[in-house]
Amino acid sequence: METPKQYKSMNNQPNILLVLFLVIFNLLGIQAQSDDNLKLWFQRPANTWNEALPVGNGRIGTMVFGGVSTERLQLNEETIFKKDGEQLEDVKDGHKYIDQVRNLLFKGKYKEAEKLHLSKIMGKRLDGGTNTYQTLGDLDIIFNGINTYSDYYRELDLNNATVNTKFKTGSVWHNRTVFASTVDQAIVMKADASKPGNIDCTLNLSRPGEGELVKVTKNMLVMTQHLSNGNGTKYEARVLVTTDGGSITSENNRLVIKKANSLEIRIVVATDYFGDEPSKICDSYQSNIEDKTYSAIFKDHVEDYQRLFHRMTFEVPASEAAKFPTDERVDAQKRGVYDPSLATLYFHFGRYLLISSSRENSLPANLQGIWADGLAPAWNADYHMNINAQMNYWPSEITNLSECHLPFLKFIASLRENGRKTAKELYGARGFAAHHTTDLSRFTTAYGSTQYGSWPMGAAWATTHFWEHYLFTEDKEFLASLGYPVMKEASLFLSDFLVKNPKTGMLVTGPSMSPENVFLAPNGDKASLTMGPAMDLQIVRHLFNGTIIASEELGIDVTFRKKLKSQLRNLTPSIIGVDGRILEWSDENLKEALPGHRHISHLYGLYPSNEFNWKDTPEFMKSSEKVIESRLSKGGGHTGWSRGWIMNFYARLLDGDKIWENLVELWAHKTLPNLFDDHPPFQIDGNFGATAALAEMLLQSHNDEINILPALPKALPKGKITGLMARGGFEVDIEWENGDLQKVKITSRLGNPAKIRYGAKIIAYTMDKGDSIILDQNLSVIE
Ligand code: FUC
Repeated sequence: METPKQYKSMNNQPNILLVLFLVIFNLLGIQAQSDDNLKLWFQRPANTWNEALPVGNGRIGTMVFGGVSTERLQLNEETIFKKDGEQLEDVKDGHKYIDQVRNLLFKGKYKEAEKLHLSKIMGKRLDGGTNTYQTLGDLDIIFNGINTYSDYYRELDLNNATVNTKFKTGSVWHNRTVFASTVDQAIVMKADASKPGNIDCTLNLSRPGEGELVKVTKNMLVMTQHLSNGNGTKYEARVLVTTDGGSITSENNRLVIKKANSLEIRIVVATDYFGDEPSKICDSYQSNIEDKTYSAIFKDHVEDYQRLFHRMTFEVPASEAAKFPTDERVDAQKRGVYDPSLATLYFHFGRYLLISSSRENSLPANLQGIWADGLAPAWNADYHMNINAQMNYWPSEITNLSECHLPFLKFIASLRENGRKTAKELYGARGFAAHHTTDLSRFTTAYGSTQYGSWPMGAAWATTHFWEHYLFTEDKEFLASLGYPVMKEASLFLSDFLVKNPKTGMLVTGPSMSPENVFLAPNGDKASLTMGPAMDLQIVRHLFNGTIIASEELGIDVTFRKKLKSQLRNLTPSIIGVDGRILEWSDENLKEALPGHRHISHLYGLYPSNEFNWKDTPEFMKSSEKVIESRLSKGGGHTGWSRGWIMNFYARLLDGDKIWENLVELWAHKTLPNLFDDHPPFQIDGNFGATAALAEMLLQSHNDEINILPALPKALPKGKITGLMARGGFEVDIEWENGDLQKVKITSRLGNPAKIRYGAKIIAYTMDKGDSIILDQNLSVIE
């Protein structure tokens, strides 16, 4: 057991400050930390975006700064998209050169192959600017006359998805609450004070850059714009203001509130991304909430959010460190302070982020979820499909948020239209394909440089999510209507894309690459393009196996299924090299040119797939450990998402202490004060990847068994989690103490038999739909 280190305050002084702080806080009656550890809280306003707190309803969101004299709400709507360049198109007839490229690659002429591929198959980056997701703008609420303040406190309450700010100025307490309602499609803010007539402020709505038009009516600010001179999205944002008492007037396109007792702001936003006029959509949002009281909107919001959030609980005993504000807890990780309940807070925050950025009718969470500031967010806040977009959805099923997975699945299905053209033009193949990235224009083609853009497996990987969704839910209707058709088309592409390697006689993908990595060829060439990189082949196995079983379940496509089976038999396997590590490029002659690379793609078979597992392929598990150790020893894991992936690898390797070690690394070096993952800059995938890993640490279900506490770290000797999901439709609640299982409750949603493992013990139980059993550490039934 790791010795809990004594908590020191930020400057490493003894704990006198902590004691003083707690006494003062308790005297003030302010809760230093909620009992259930469900709050991110701070003692000062956010100075930077990375300290602000996110709220979101899946589609719209805001970062709340908690400013005293100016409250800044940095607003987002998920379809605000600048589109200066032309649409990325497939290179016409690129497929005519595919065989030549393949032959060059089989002959080891990598540079020549890349040159030909770049000039004849890959598209160019767009001229005339880059398409990008952007901020919607800012609502600044400038409070007049609040210059000094005391007793400041702000929090993001994960229990009801609100940001609350309080402070005192003179003898007056100010309270502000912000939330984003999915039910009412509005961002709502309420500001009040402990004494009447104390709300005096000016509201300013703006957007960085040029071209926005702001108008003011009696009690409303309206901002409109058609981005990129009519090429991007057209939007309308309305800020509706009401007060209790006081007056509302306008001045220079701003609203001025004087001497109000309280203020309420409702923000509705719409764009023409799906075809309708933004003003019409805003009209309907507005009329839906016009007669609704604040408390009714709040109540509906909380109910709707808690329906998802309350499906799980997760608690561990808190250490002293948990009594400190969140930013200090994160900072304390640099000094290795023991803070077990930061793991539960981080886990809950991950689920909160998924619920807030990915709801049934929204688009999927992009690289920043929905929260992006400015006009040029990193990587255009797009959808990178060579790890990032998929990682966003790793926690969705296991943490009981299956509905939040749907936006991603529907989006992938919608790529088929372009993806079919891409498959045909670039590869002469049927089915559909997409490459390393896409965005709101839903392009699927290969573009840019070989090192990132030449990977045709984006859709195939993303499509395995349909299969995983089915394994958890067994929703046959969804499988038949959308899941299988998409899986079939992605498999059809791969089936056509596979070719025989003349040297081995076995099938490989290609031309392709191992995401964003570079190898060193025997002739000294550094290149990326190759035939049959390990990750591709592992994706083929994952997808084909799923498609075959799905077609059997649905009783269709016998001939196609046979073809996939025979291709699987001839597919190049994962290979362990002479140094004991899995070969990233399936070829002993190709060496790592970047040995500490952040992508560890050749361990796809360890996670998210289950090709490597201790039961069937122990040698690959040992080899995987070597791969990770080697990468880490050479500087790997240096982005937040890479750390998150490594945590999942260690979960599958059943090494809880390594999960913890990497979690602490993630907190210490790749976590921002507001708990956002730091690539750098902020990128949400790391939050989701680590959340999934924390779940996999406590429950796994990929080997046809429900494995309880498979990778418990010594750092978490005692705890309780409820509502985790296992494949086959089982809901699992677990309690443990002294590192040992106390009891586990298993509820069957679908009536499947349950094979349950704890350590070396395995027991199978038959269960009817809706049955629950409670087992002790011997897996004997207690109830
Ligand atoms: C990937 C990574 C980068 C970054 C970018 C958005 O492909 O290689 O680190 O996360 O996507």
